Amino acid sequence: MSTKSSWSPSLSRRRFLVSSASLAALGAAGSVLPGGVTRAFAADNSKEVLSASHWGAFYGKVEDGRFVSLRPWDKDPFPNQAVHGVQDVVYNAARIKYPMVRRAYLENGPKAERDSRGSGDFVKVSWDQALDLVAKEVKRLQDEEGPWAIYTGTYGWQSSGRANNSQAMLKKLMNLTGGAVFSTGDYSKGALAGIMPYIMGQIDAEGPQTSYLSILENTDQIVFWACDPWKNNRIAYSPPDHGEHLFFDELKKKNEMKKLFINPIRGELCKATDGEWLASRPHADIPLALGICHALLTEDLYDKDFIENYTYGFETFADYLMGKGWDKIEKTPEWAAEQCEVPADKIRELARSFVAGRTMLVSGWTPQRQQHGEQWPWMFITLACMVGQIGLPGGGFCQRYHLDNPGAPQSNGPALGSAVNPGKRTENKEWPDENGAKTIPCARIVDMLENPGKEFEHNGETHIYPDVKMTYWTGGNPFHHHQDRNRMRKAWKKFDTVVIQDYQWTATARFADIVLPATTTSERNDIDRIGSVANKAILRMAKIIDPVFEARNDYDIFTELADRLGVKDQFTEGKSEQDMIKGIYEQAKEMAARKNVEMPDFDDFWDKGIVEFEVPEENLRRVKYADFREDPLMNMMPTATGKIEIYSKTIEKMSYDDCPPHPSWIEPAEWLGQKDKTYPVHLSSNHPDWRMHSQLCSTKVREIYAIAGREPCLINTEDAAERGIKDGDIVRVFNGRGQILAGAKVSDDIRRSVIQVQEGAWYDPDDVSDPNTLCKYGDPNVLTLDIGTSRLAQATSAHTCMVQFEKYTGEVPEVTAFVAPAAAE
Ligand SMILES: Nc1nc2c(c(=O)[nH]1)N[C@H]1C(S)=C(S)[C@@H](COP(=O)(O)OP(=O)(O)OC[C@H]3O[C@@H](n4cnc5c(=O)[nH]c(N)nc54)[C@H](O)[C@@H]3O)O[C@H]1N2
Ligand SMILES: Nc1nc2c(c(=O)[nH]1)N[C@H]1C(S)=C(S)[C@@H](COP(=O)(O)OP(=O)(O)OC[C@H]3O[C@@H](n4cnc5c(=O)[nH]c(N)nc54)[C@H](O)[C@@H]3O)O[C@H]1N2
Ligand SMILES: [Mo]
Repeated sequence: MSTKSSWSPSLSRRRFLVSSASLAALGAAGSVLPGGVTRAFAADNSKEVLSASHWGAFYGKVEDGRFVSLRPWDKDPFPNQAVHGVQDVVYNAARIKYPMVRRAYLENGPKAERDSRGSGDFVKVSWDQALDLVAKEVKRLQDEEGPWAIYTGTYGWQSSGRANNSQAMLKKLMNLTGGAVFSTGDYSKGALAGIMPYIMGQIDAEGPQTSYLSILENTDQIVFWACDPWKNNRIAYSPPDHGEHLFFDELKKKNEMKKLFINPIRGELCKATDGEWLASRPHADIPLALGICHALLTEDLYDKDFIENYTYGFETFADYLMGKGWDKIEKTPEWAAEQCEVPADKIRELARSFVAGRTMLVSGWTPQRQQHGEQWPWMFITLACMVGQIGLPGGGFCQRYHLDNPGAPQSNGPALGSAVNPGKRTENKEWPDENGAKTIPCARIVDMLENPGKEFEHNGETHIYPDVKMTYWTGGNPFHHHQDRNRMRKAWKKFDTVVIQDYQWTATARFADIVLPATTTSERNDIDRIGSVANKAILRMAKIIDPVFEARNDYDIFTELADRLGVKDQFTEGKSEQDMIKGIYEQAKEMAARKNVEMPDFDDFWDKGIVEFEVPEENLRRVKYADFREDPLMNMMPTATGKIEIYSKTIEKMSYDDCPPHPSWIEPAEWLGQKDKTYPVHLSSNHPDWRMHSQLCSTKVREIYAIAGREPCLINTEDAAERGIKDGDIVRVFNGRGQILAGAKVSDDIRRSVIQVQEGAWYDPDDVSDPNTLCKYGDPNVLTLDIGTSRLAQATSAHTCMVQFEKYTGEVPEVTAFVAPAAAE
């Protein structure tokens, strides 16, 4: 392999020595609060209770039965300040206090005046009344129609806690009563998860990755491509350990390691590590990577041994690079430069630098949340194959450093199961194929509502969209997470009945018929672990206070419904919430014992509140795919050829023109390179700094980031000046699908012709009777495009979106999203 590098000839193989103190810190925990889970302060009748959330572990302070404040867990190395919202959310003005039913629905039943959804005309009812209505509708549809009439896609991030998984509970209840249409895949990495089984026979972007120590000791260049591990590791599904900051601190010190960030936005990690910011054009990562591959090929820099021994189908891809492929275009750096607006010489320099030393290529997930998103993971891995360092210490690629801190060393602790198994559908009723699919790809919900009985393609198969009449959603917020809000609002009217179970008056709750108030994690007990990968500790998520207002635990709500539907015993299996928590713990304890790790008895654990684990030496320097590298025959990839497939015969057989059988560039429906300049600005609606999606948007945490009372819109300084926009102004962002207001945040940290409005901003329609009404707060999904990535994965294309924006000079409407509808006070 040649290493002709004009960029940095000094790069050579090196071993960086990492001090044993920092090495220990990457894995270990500090001291424990004396007194275990609860500490009482007799003097002021207050106590502190250890609990946890998506934002981290914390001590909740209780005074006279009220949760008054919290402070982050003292062993959190980098607490997320948003955690304070966990207290605020319990009592704030957006809290759902009582069961509520839309007035027209209460008076005239299912289907009544569906146009009035979202207008806030609710009536307070008793729990019995609300639950009777839900049970009656489930029965009606199961008896008169069939399970295909109920959609419980119920996608969403709900809360941390292993026992109170309300989505698993809902599925179990549905399965026990005849079934329902469920959803498959996710919005997160749906395109990646669709394509990876064909490339590597596995999802890859899951679980532990090459360890940080391996990077610190071996890597010459780390490339963060569409990846922001600083922002995105702030939260996690199980409470985050935030250990990544110990890694970042080491990265800052490593001047000899090059850090490159390919991103339209300069993020915190780029600034903190003094990294190079390559502000390439968004939605043009594939051309950029193709240009690099072309340079590696034509300059004879690529690793032929790796390509020959570990991959399949490179020749066809090489032909494609050279202009002999399906599109007859040669992917020269000059061609790439036109697409991605990175100069051709820079593209060549990147190619040379990638092979000049040990390079770790790190990708986030936005480029696969774009039309043809399946192509990105394939392109990225193909590039890594040409660089040839997969399976070597500190080299290769990673598609997950931004979530679950997965370069942290794993402890010797056991895995933690979950309490509720949804089980299988009881066959009360036949489900003929013509009545539609039993599952649909989650991001195809609006297509399903618009096209009952129509065929759709997915991953090589053809299915039929079912004719759904009801939806029941818990632990998710589709009126934030789904694209093209105005189109969705229209399609939503297809439902006869919408049931929402949540603790907040989200837009989804406002567009429901029956609203059931759930408890927050602060009002119930649960169990989880700290760090999905690090697995630092198993923690009691202690109930801090009793349920407020009339909120009930999800488990109690479903138990009541199961009773009304005649399946209570099957649903509960005789278990209380505490039995479920204990069951999860006992199972973990058994697993630990098999690894000779001792854990206290359940009662001791419950009393102390936490069990911490140690990091075994052998977990410190994990190298992903080292086995495959060492012996590709003994440790084959679980693909058709046993190798990494750069060409897939299985995908070839699908004959999808939107998903070719090798990584390819297909021009998307909307992007900065398009000829039509009606909407000349790319909208990036990536994940929020200070929320987890829409969660905590209603809280005082908003004060950290809101501008002019709205969601911030990050705008390049020159783009703002051209439009006469100043920092703090209100802007109107619009396209042919809708319009939103947002608060201008003018900055040099975003490239020209790109704006960013982060996902999860609550939808706040000005006038629900207007199909193109203004969103007063700034939900970017009013503007995004709702099409599948391709027929293969049918995932979301949220990041394929062009808009225009201007200074807003109209009358400024009041934001009303964060207070409950009047009748619900
Ligand atoms: N434009 C754009 N859109 C996107 C994305 C993007 O990048 N751009 N990203 C997508 C991605 S990756 C994702 S994962 C989705 C996320 O979409 P969601 O997961 O739907 O978003 P959340 O805000 O986490 O919604 C969780 C809901 O569950 C409720 N909840 C929390 N705990 C409980 C509980 O214990 N019980 C009950 N009953 N309810 C509870 C919360 O109040 C909240 O309303 O968004 C997607 N949408
Ligand atoms: N704080 C916080 N962290 C989160 C979440 C959250 O809601 N809040 N959600 C979690 C979830 S569910 C998921 S799925 C993951 C999502 O993980 P990702 O999809 O990786 O996260 P994003 O923040 O959407 O985008 C990552 C980076 O991509 C950049 N980017 C956007 N478009 C492009 C492009 O076209 N090309 C290039 N090169 N870069 C681009 C953005 O500027 C951003 O820095 O995050 C998780 N982490
Ligand atoms: Mo996600």
